[in-house]
Amino acid sequence: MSDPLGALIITAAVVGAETMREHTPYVPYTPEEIAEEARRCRQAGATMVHVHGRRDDGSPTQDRDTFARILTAIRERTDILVQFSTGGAVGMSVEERIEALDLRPDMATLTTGTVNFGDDVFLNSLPMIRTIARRLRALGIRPEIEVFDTAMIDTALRLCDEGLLELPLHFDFVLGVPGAMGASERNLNFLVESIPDGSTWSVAGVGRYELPLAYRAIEMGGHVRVGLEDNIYLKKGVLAEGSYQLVERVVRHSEKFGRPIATVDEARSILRISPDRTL
Ligand code: KMH
Ligand code: ZN
Repeated sequence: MSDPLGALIITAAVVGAETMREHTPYVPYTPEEIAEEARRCRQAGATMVHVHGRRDDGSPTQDRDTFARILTAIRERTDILVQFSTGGAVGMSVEERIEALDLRPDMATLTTGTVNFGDDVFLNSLPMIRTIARRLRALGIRPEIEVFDTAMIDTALRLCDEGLLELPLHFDFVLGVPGAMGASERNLNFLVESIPDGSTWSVAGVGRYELPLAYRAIEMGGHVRVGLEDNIYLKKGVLAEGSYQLVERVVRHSEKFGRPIATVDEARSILRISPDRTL
């Protein structure tokens, strides 16, 4: 009998742009390290990997060649779906953020608004958002709308009116970034109530909120993003030895709750990713 909430999609955010070796020795930097971590996460139950690029010294980059090496290394190892970040790191130009998209990942992120990001500003003006949305549309890449604050839902819907995005959308609620929307269950409930019927959604809780919000999303019928981009701890004072350990935690909770883990084909169908999105 199929579960009424449907299969759970776990996205592993294995690298990010901000988590450094000074924070945890387990964050991958090179394409091979990122791909190995993607393989471990897939083995643990993740169906998608959210990718940022790093130089060998760990500094963030959206360089096309780096992303090509990452994509190839992942595809050599595993069938996991690959989602490119178009957010990159604060301060990057929009051109830099989207230069790798012609590699045609399965999915790519689209943040639909500007937000404080710690002491920095993650800048996404309407013209910048339109530029990214137009590129995704031209390449036929399914967007994941990154929502750090409520207005980003409204802006995504505005872009639907403008013909740059299409309903139904897939949203990812990123909660707990200092300066953005807090990681409370109340905020999650509000955001879920605020998206159009027929949308799909996931939650990415930052820091110690990652696993509690993931568990809540499992029970609500949403999907989940975990990984060292958002949180480096397995529990208080204990570093996760890789994003895969956080994926394992989510899988365990989902099994306890009785919700099945999505296969790659199920994830493609739930997220409406066309099946021919390959390199
Ligand atoms: N690194 C953040 C400034 C995304 O991947 O699309 C932006 C970010 C969002 O991580
Ligand atoms: Zn990211």
